[in-house]
Amino acid sequence: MTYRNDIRNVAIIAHVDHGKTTLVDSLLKQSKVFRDNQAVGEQIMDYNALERERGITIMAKNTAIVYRGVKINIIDTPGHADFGGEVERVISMADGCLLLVDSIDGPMPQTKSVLRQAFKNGLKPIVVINKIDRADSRIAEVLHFTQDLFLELATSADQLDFPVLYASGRDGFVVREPGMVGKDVSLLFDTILERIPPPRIEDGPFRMLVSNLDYDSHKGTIAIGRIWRGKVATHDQIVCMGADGALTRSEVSGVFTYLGLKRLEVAEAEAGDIVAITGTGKVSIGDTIANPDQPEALPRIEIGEPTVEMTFRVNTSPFAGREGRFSTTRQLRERLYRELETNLSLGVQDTDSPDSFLVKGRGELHLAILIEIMRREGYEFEVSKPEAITKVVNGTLMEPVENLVIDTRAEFIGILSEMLSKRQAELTDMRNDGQDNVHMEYHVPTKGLIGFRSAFLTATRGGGVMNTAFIGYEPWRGDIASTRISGVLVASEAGEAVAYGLNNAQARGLTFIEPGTQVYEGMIVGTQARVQDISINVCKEKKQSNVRTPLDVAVKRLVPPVKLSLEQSIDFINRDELVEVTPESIRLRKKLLNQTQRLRELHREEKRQVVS
Ligand SMILES: Nc1nc2c(ncn2[C@@H]2O[C@H](COP(=O)(O)OP(=O)(O)OP(=O)(O)O)[C@@H](O)[C@H]2O)c(=O)[nH]1
Ligand SMILES: [Mg+2]
Repeated sequence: MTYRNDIRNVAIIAHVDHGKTTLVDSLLKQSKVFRDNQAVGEQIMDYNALERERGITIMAKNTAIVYRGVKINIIDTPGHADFGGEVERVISMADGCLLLVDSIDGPMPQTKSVLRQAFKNGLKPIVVINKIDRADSRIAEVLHFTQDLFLELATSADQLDFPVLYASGRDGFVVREPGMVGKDVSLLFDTILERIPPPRIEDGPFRMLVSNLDYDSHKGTIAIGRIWRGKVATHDQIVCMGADGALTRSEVSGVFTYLGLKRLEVAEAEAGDIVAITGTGKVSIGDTIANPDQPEALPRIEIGEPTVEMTFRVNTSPFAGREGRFSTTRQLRERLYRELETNLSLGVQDTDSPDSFLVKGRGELHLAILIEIMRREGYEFEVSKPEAITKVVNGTLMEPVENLVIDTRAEFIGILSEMLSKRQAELTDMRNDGQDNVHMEYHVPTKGLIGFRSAFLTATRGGGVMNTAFIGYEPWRGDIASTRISGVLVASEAGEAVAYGLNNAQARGLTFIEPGTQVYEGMIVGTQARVQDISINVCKEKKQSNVRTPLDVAVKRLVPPVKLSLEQSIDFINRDELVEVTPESIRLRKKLLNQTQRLRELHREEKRQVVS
């Protein structure tokens, strides 16, 4: 066994928004991978359109810089719990990690999850208390909580021996003591060289574990991963070992290593480095690629299981086929199954109905991002309300539970407690900082969290922060009553919504659409406070007359509609409703479009409840 001193492999891990991608900006800029006059912007690694729009990292990505003759491969990871599968997928490429902790928030649920992952994979951590430029930072306290977290999670004494640095990723400096003034990030580079072990090299011919896939229209599939043994060069013969043990032979057509945002073609690459290779043919994440003389598979990547599921089905609304390019069962099925090749923590299953597929993910956002990507690609389909995934273990029905952390003002404790007790949440910790900022932690079943985020934001009037992290499976605690207490306004006729009709609707509640919107019978056009749904004709025109009525004045004062985003729509619907998604629109609808049919179903349901 030897080591390769000219390389370091480092993953950057943290809770969402603690500044990982911004710190990578500073690392890249200060290592001079860009020309001096090159405008590169912010959160450079978040280059996907959806990442830029939402300001979050969705996929883990590689970059590399050279410092004092050592190449540092950097893996930027997402911090949102729903993308935890991405961290699990790439963490085995690294020998060490930078654990970022926000100087105000301190360790959060996902800080704990990713540190646990890092320990499990034997990574050497460097703690970086970040955003120390913030005026209200509480560095000493945050360090204290971070040390507690290490004590809680460490499984050996040497894991407690970690350096702590203080940084402002945004302002581009890293210092050894909180009060110090820094001018650059060189201390971080030096600490990486000093404290993160160089990659260990196994003796023997080439093998690498595929941790990521990319696609290029000229080069075909690109397999990305760390080489654990030997070297690889263009025209080398290789075998790819799949999950089922099948061996596929092929020839390497190109070898690339990272530098800055580029992949550079190289003649060959050696163990310890992170590379991208082409010519592998069909390959999946988790496969081992090796020299045909010694085809020994590395352990496959372990990914946590999905916790929520929803049905994707062919669009059956009266507007089906109008706005999407891909709308058939075959197209939907093919697209969903293709997603499994790269989206490791996703699950897809056929159902009894040939037009519907059960799609499983790590959370509502994980599924919402997939829906958004598909809709931009031109797909149209319908999705149901997400549900927690239950399973039977030794004859007992089990359900996922999560740790919910809330930071808000004391005045909201009452309403939140009431909402959460209905959702079967148990309070596990509560702290008040003396100035009525409260920190509350709950143990809550995943089913109780579905639809909670929007209710939480409304209840705290946007003045609260909530975070969740999956804990594990526990025995089923029984059904919870529907958490949406209000009913909806449903269009009773098809046509074009007009101001007069919408004004009538606004007398009953809030509307979701504006005049000119095409509607169909059974489409949801608003929400209202009564439990029972209200059918309303939003296409109804005012009868012509020459007399000005008070209503004419009212119509002019039509309130702007409440526009629900995709996530809000998914969060909002009940079990008897669907979200219709097309490249152009997001519509909400009742599953049963016809009012008579819905009433019949309601009576049947009531009878069933009386009997049981
Ligand atoms: N004041 C201050 N703000 C920062 C600093 N670093 C990042 N931010 C801000 O924090 C927000 C999140 O930064 P990102 O770099 O996207 O955080 P991230 O950890 O990559 O987020 P995810 O990848 O989505 O988990 C942005 O608004 C940044 O401008 C810092 O050092 N100081
Ligand atoms: Mg990021």
